[in-house]
Amino acid sequence: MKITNAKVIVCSPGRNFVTLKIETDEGIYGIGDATVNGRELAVASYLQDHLVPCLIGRDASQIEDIWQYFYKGAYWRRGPITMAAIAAVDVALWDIKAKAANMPLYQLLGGASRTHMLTYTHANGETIEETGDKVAAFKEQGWKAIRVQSAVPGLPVTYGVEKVGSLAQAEDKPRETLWDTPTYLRFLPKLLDHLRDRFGYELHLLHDVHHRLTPQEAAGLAKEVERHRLFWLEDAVPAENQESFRLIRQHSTTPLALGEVFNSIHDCRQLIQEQLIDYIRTTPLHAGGITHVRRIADLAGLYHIRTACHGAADMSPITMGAALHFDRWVPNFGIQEYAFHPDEAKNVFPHEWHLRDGYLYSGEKPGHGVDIDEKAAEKYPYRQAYLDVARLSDGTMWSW
Ligand code: GCO
Ligand code: MG
Repeated sequence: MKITNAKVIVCSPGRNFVTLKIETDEGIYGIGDATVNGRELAVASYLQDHLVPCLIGRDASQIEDIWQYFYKGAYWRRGPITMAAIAAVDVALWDIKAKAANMPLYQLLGGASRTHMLTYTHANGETIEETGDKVAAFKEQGWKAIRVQSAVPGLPVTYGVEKVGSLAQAEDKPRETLWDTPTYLRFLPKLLDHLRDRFGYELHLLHDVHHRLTPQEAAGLAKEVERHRLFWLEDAVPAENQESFRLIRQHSTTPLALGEVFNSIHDCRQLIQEQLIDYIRTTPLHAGGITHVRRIADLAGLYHIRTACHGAADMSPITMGAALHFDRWVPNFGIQEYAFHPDEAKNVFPHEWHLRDGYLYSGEKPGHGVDIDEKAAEKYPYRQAYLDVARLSDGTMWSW
């Protein structure tokens, strides 16, 4: 089966998405997501200008060789742009292979290890009470696991709380936000105290620090919130320096999650092999497709670490489809994140996966079960957009 055409589609149904559609001489096509929030056009160009010309005429069934060709064959390898572009090719090719086999993608990976996936969503409030009310509403809808973020009093904007949340801002420059670690560290335990008093301990609560602390601060926080028995504390420290997690680990048993920004197994090898984390958050988008995340998951499995694919709304419904087929198979599955796509995105990307009672279901259609309506996509042209940046009150740049 020969690849006859590959096109890059950039659209903005509620937010920007980059999609690769690969067509073959047998009439079967597959689609993959290449979205890197705030850097969309860089991946579009990487695909269009550098990968697509090498794809035409290739045998679509050679997923592994094509992956290696684009990974090893690039002298300048790794990095979010390269790996997202390779991921889009990889996911589109798995989609084609599964459609050609007339099987849902999880069957090609080794078949189902489970019927449905435990999933968490986000409760974000301006006040502790409002966050609690949102948790109550999700609980009522059947959710078993909820990530809780609340505005930190004294900071004008808090990550994850605004309506647009982590969505990139449609502006010509990144918005600058203010961060203050001591204020945050005094506040967070109060939020968790309130939620445990109100909901007890059965409900899984998660919290995302979003890379803001030093290892020493994170160790103190992880120790202090042990009493709240979190499902996890996420991205406590920026993880370029993987060994910094040793300090947190030595001081606390709070489960740790990490890895949504990682794009290769080498970004998490030490964290996994030293058992410094409990959940690995790499997705089939930012970490090089199904072909690469399954390698990460297999390594993680050796060390009792479970998967937890990043599921923010800034990855298209295609990534959610691919992730759910991966989740359906992966033996060491932990949890899946889901943050609700804008309605316009659901129309552009018709999909078979669905939510019921706090669980996601992959669907049974051949392929990954997600399609793109190119006519609908045309109605939503790309808009320039950035993620926020953060500074301390004296102007120092901080991790956002
Ligand atoms: C999460 C993430 C996101 C990111 C976003 C950046 O845990 O879901 O931290 O909210 O901020 O994906 O583009
Ligand atoms: Mg996160």
